[in-house]
Amino acid sequence: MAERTFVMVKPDGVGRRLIGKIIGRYEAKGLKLVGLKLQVISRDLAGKHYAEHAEKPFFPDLVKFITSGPTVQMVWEGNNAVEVVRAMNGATNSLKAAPGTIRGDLGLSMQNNVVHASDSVDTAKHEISLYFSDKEVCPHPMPDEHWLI
Ligand code: FUP
Repeated sequence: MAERTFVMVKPDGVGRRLIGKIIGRYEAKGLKLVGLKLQVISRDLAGKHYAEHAEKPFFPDLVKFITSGPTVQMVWEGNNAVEVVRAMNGATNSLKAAPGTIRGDLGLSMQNNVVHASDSVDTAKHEISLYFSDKEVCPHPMPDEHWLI
């Protein structure tokens, strides 16, 4: 089933010039980019994004890190996009993430793990709405979509 997921390249991924490599992986997997931004997010937005972790001991460091530099926000569309992107990203801790995953290949630590992606369809809807207005998401047909069945 075609669905949408929210992905963010974190400050370490942007700072280490990995944006293109990461986008290339999702494209090669047959996912479609339908939303894209680069910005330094506010502490307020970071707090909303990571609201589920607000009481965790690592929360202050997490907010400091995610607001420390530019991040790239993306909406990707495709068959089972939420599950496929989570599998491609790998385990949260880069040191435990399997080789072949983005974090396993490119991530450096628990915090510097290069990418974020939504963990469910409902979370994806919420996260997309935090970063994108309806007009900023641009569905478009691709000529190769007959391969995606
Ligand atoms: P994920 O869904 O894989 O992005 O991971 P979580 O939502 O569990 O965690 C969000 C971010 O918090 C992680 F990317 C890194 C950070 N984190 C820590 O720094 N320490 C922890 O123990 C857990 C998460």
